[in-house]
Amino acid sequence: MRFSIVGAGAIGCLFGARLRIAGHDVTLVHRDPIVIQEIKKNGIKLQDLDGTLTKVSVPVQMGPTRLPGTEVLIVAVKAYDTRALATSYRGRILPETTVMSLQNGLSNVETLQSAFRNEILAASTTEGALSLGPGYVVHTGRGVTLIGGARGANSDTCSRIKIAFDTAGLKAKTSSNIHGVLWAKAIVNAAINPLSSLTRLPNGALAKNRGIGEIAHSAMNEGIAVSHAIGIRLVGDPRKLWRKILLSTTANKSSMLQDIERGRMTEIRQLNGAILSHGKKTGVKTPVNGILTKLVLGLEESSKTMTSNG
Ligand code: KPL
Repeated sequence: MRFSIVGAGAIGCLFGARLRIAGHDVTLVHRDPIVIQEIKKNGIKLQDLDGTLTKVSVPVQMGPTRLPGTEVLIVAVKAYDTRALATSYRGRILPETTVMSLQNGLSNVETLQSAFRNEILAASTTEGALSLGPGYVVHTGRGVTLIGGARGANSDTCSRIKIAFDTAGLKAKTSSNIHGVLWAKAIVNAAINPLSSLTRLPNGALAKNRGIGEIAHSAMNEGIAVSHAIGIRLVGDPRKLWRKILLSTTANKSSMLQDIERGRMTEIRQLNGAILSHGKKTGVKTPVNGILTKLVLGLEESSKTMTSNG
């Protein structure tokens, strides 16, 4: 299949490299010239679960750009960049291109749906991906990627992407309730990512810490209550998924902790912040998600200052 992946972060590089190795036509698109230069020069450096390092040559382009011939445009930018991406790619992609969000957080799908008339899919992954620098990714844990149509029905393209991912060693399944999948994953991320950022603990250590487990469960119970209040049918029990993900990605640092360590903005607003605002609208109390949001916003501020001071 012909994929273009916008966003050459850890997930974009992991999926790009694996799909390329499996023989698919992949173009990576990114907006940072340093990342582009590195991938042009050295390809994507993919460190496998067993430590093997492979350099995968993948065409890379500076975005935003026109992407003719793309069957599937995979959106792998941070959730806070989805709106800007939608604005800059409107009019740049052909009507027959399928747009698929492969992101954390809530409301990416709605943003893409309001910008494009194209078929919109969403995918939610529990693959562990750790960035060691521009174009350098470590596959820290195997997971599963669930793919589904934004409107519920699953097209032929959806099934073909599932097969492409499977044959690239990225286990995939289709779901006819992708919103239930995205909410379950967001509830889990809201109980992993801020806690790992605040404690600087990798995923495996979070699972072993009783106090953190208690906070995580309170955050998840709030998220579950909010999702029920807005009529979401969750796929799976987030509390079970939480443990399963932590145990299958023990060596991973959550994406939010990776952002904090680089002094970057985090997805806290699209995770705990989104649970908080849906809670306010529906009258469900979400004090733990509220506190986690405020703490990570403070942490963003201090880590920005610390990394910019060297
Ligand atoms: O989605 C992730 C993230 O870090 O954002 C998990 C699956 C929790 C892996 O760390």
